[in-house]
Amino acid sequence: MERTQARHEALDLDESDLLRMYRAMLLARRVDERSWILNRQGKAAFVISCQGQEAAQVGAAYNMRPGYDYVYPYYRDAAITLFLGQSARDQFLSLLGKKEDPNSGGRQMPGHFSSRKLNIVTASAPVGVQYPQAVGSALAFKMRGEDGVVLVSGGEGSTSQGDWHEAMNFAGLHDLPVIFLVQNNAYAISIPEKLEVAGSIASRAAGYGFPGHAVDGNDVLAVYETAKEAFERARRGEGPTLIEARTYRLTAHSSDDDDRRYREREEIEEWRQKDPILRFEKYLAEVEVLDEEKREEIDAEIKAEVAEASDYAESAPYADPEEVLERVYAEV
Ligand SMILES: Cc1ncc(C[n+]2csc(CCOP(=O)(O)OP(=O)(O)O)c2C)c(N)n1
Ligand SMILES: [Mg+2]
Repeated sequence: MERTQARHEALDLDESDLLRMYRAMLLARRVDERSWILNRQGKAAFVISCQGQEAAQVGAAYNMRPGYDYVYPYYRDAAITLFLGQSARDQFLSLLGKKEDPNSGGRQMPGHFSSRKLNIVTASAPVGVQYPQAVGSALAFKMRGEDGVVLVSGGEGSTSQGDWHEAMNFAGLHDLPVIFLVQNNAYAISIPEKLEVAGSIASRAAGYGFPGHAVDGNDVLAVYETAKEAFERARRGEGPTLIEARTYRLTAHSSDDDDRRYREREEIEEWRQKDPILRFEKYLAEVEVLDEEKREEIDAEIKAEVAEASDYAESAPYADPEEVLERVYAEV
């Protein structure tokens, strides 16, 4: 009997693509889980998580050409930056504020990802500032006649900032090659979506003259498909796209937040049933790309990589006090 075409085949993805996506999602999850342990052990001062948002991040980033396209990530985008080529070691060096931290040499809070080689541009801490900057990079691509694309990412709360609207307007006005990835995880710290977002985020794009799509952010293939169309459109010079990936933050806002004060445990449990990694594993089993033995093998490899990276970062030195002003001012 002829088999119907699998979803990934319709998207021109093969088994190795699926496993690359899966590994990136799982690595991000395991790094994140380890980060919380380091926090509880008193070794990491502050953790901000990507747990629950891995599909939205990897599905979008899978369309990027690392080191050519640009990304302006936000603090939860560990799965994007790991997928693009930052390592588990890089993440822990940053988490523990060590000298070798590639993001800032131990100066910035965790979650401020940066890599000149990978075109990952660091964000500053005020919510939403990445959007106008990203649009500026997209304008540069356009002015140079290059086909680079800029991915800029943030939470649904950030779409209430003026910066987001100014950036959306400018991108629409000049048909810029930029993709706005809004990871709608239902909360901005303790504030639920219905108290922070007027109307629908995806439909706002129409007001700025370009397409907006709402997509199941816990389905990596659905996000990939929507983002693929957006990247192709941008490369053809047809302008921006807004993607609202509907998802859920599985941890508290950060290690300094007590989420028992504003959301029910049952709600989190419901979303755990829709965990993007478990969902993808189910799909991979259905299309016979992953069986239990292979899943355990991949998980063991990733856990070993994470343990090694975490140990390495723990024993790595802090920056020398004399270097404190370096990489802060152009000249000391
Ligand atoms: C301009 C500004 N206001 C407030 C804050 C404090 N703050 C940090 S993260 C955050 C919530 C943002 O929510 P959202 O954009 O939905 O992202 P999420 O954390 O849910 O992924 C707030 C209010 C800030 N950093 N900058
Ligand atoms: Mg949010």
